[in-house]
This record gives sequence, C-alpha cells and structure tokens, in this order.
Amino acid sequence: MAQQWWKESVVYQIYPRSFNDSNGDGIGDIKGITEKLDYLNELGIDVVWLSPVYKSPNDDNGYDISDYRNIMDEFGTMEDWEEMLKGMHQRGIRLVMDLVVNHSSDEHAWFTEARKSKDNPYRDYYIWRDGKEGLPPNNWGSFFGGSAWEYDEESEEYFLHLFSKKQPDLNWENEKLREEVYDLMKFWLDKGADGFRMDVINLISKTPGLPDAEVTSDSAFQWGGDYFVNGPKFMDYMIEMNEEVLSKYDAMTVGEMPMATPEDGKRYTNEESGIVNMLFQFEHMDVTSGPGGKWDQQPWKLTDLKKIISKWQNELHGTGWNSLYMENHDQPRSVSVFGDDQQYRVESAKMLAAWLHFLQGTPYIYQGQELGMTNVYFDSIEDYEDIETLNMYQEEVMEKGTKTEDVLKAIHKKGRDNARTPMQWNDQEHAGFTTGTPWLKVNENYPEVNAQKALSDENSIFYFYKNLIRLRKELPVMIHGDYQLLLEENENLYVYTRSYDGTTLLVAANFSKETCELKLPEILNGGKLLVHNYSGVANQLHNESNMRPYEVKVYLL
Ligand code: TEU
Ligand code: CA
Repeated sequence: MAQQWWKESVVYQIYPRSFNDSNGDGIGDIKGITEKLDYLNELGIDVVWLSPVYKSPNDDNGYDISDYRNIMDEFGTMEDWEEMLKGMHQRGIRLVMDLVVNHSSDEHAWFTEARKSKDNPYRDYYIWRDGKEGLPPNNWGSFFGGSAWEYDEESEEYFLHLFSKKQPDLNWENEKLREEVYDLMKFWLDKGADGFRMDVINLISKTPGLPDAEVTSDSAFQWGGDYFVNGPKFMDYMIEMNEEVLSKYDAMTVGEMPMATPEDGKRYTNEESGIVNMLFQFEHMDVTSGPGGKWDQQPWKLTDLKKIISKWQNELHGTGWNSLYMENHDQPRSVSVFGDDQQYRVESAKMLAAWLHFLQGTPYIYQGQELGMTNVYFDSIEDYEDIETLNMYQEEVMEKGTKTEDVLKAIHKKGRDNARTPMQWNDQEHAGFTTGTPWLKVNENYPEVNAQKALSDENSIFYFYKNLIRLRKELPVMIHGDYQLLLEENENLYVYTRSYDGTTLLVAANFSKETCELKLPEILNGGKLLVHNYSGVANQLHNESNMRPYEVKVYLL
C-alpha cells in the first residue's frame, strides 16, 4: 500500500475547553494550547485534532456552530489561532480541524434567516416539514432524547435536528449549501490547516420522504438510522467534496461514522475510490453496551472485543485504512472501562497503550490518556454539564421516575463528562488548569495523576507513550504489517502478531487482574523484548511464560 504521512502519524486530540486556561476565566483557550506546545512536542505526536473552536452558543460545547469562519470569544481570536498554528508547524506538528456540517447552530445567520419565512432564500439550507395532525412529521428520536423535530411557531413548520434542538440539520440536497461547506473548508485549508475530522459525516444524506422508523420500543420516538446512516447520496456528496476541495490539498481526513461496519469502512477508505483517509467507527466502544443501549452498561467479554477488532483489522488490511482509538471527548476513560483505575491504573494504562499502538491504523491519544486519567464520580447531577447527560437525567428521573442513584451510576460509567474534566497539569489548585474556577470540576485524583509528576518519572505512562510513538518511526512493521490473532478463545489474554518484510511483532496483553499462563506455538521463540510494563521480563520470548495483572509484552522476532 502507498506510503502516506497520515499512516505514519500519531494524532493527539485536544478538547480546548478542558485543556489549558491561559487567562483565569475557568475555560481552556487557544493561548492555553500554545503554552503547551512544548509538552506535546516532548510526547512526540505528529498531528493535533482540535475539537471545534468556532463561534458557538455552546449548547453542545462548540459542536453547535454559529459562525464557521471565526473563533469563539472564550477561546480567543483568529490571531491566537494563527499563532498556535505557527507554533505547531515550527515543531513539525500538523493541525486537523473539526468539521461539523451535518448541522449548524440555530444561532447561525443561515438559520436565523431561514426561520424568518417559508420563502426566505436560506429556508432550504435546513430540513423543514409540516406536522401530522399536531404531531411531528415522523417518529424519529434525537440522539439527545425526545423528538428529532422542533416546531417553529413563527413559520409554522417543523425543522429536523438529529442532535439538540439548537443543532438544526443542514440540507445537503441543496447545492448552494454544499458550495458553502466546500468554501469554508477551503477557507481553513488556505489558512494552513492540515485536514479535517468530520463530525457524524455519514449522517448528511437523508432518505427522501423521511419515512417513519420501525417501532422497536415503547418509547414515543424511534431510532430512524435506516433513513439517515450512510444515506442514499452520502457517497455522491463526498465524491463531490473530494473533487471540489480535498483533491487540491495534502489534507488528512477522518470521518466520524456511527453504525459503520467493516464493509462500509473498507469502501469509504479504499485507496482508489475512497472518500476519507480513515474513519472513527463505534463497534468496539459499544462492546460494553447492553440491550438498552449506551446507558445500559454491562460487563464485557474480551472475546467480543477480539472479534470486533480482528474483523476491522482484517477487512481493511491492504485496501483501506483506519484510526485506532479507545478514548475521545464523548467516551469514558479507557483505563476505567477496559483496565483498572485503582490498583493497576499505571499497568493497565500502559497495557492498553501498547495493545492499541501496535495494531494497524493511525493511533489517537485523547488529552490526559497519556497520564492515565480516569473517570470522575460526581455524586450530584449539579456537577455535570453535558447536554446529553442532563437531558437523559431529566427524562429518566423527572419523567420516568427512575431512581437517581441508578441514573448516576450510568452516568459514572458512560457520561461524556468523564472525558471532559480539566486536564491535570500539576498538583496545585485545580490541577494547574486554571487560576479561576474551572467550568467543570477537576477530578480529585489530580495530586496523584498529573503531567508534572509524569514528566519527572521515567517509568510514567507519559514516557511509555513517548516510546511507542518513537518506535512507530523506526518499525515499518507497525504501519504495514498484517495482523494475526492468536488464542482466540482466551478471555484474559489478547495476543496477536504483525508481520512485514521478514519481521514479526508479537504483542501479548493481559486484560485481567489474574496472573495467566501464556502458551504460544513453539515457533514463536527468541527474538528480543521491545516493550514491557513490568520489570523482570525475559529478554527473549519463550513460548511458555506468565502474564501478570494487566501485563503487556511485545517482542520483535
Ligand atoms: O458525536 C456523535 C455521536 O454519534 C456520539 O458519540 C454522540 O456524542 C453521543 O455520544 C450519542 O449518544 C459527535 C461529536 O463527537 C459529539 O461531541 C457531538 O455532540 C455530536 O457529534 C453532535 O455534533
Ligand atoms: Ca480562558
């Protein structure tokens, strides 16, 4: 397969609101990022994906954009952005911006115009329909609870919003709207941005007629995904976007695609006919979800995770490409879900890091993951900020009468604020994130878990990541090797090999608190130890050995 810089890169995601506050207003900002560029450079990452910094009323923390070409006041100015970009480029770090164009904010000028009247020139930038006898146009539910439709009193029609009612969906059927999107993409690429992470990009095409969803629950609203996930014109729009914009730049693209299957991934990232370089799929994140969906978190099985990861690894090998992630601003902390955030926090954070970085694909590190930051367990709903969490709480406690305690438990497991607590820089007040009052409380484990401490300890999770990033530059097998799963049925050990050009990597990871026996085929012997998270590991691979709790060892054969 072709060599591409984005295959060889490691990406670091910044959620600006929670990263670093430079002026003491309690909110992270762009100058705060610039102050920390040396920290990122020390880690060795190649690309930053920056979550939205555009003007926004912050109904969904910047994922509701009211002006695509200007910076949110709380985050600073365009000059601050330019300075940040310069600082990144000086250090050889590329910048990927967040492109949120399935929807805008209802405070975007297009929407304030559109809602003025049915014949306003911007009306058709959004999706409007008549209600049905006092009810919404169809039965689709929104991702954030309730109907996906909101009635507009003034113009007497409903508009579609797959997310909050302050995030009206854009109408991609409209050629003018599409041109606007391509123009704003060019605007940022011309300013020097190096690519885009595309928010829920596979939801932009809706099936004409917007049919009712099948009724699968007794809730008032249903999952309408059949009529907007990978919709009928999705490919056409993306091909057009590639022709009009992306083909003219050396830009990296990653499409966030809920519900995408490996077959979809293969098609969308195909080297010749694909529409994005890589995608974010959700299958492995959903391995902990029960029949009730994301808030119904259940004990998970390693064999299920193996099936999912292996399917993606094998399906895309040689034809497409994928991103590798265990965390982002929407997901709980990986060490709390897939590792142990107590006794074995350090061991399990390192294990997860090595296990992920040796797979095929471009690895993503979410801010704080390199410190082993954990979930947060606030005991009152008052301390939470995320719209999805607050809407769900409202619905469950106020409307359905579910016990507060049970709802909080679900939030502790899966709430998005787990990832959004301020970055822990040091053991000073508010973890050094701000001199003011942080917009969201700091996790109380900051005296133990913080960057300053990590930087002064050569055995820290931080330096473990740094080493993985460095190895990627030295070992083509990490990028090009094929993938083979071993010990498929084992519920504690995840073992795989990667092979390329006469070199084989053997990765053995213990996902459990038990000490386990690792028995490998006899030919897997010798070589040399490359990565380990415990001391006293044999320098050469023996086909029979022990794996301590959350131990990981990687050999180069
Ligand atoms: O997320 C879309 C998405 O599918 C989910 O991860 C979503 O955040 C939620 O967990 C559904 O239950 C993207 C962004 O990453 C997210 O932050 C935004 O809220 C959302 O789109 C809308 O822009
Ligand atoms: Ca600030």
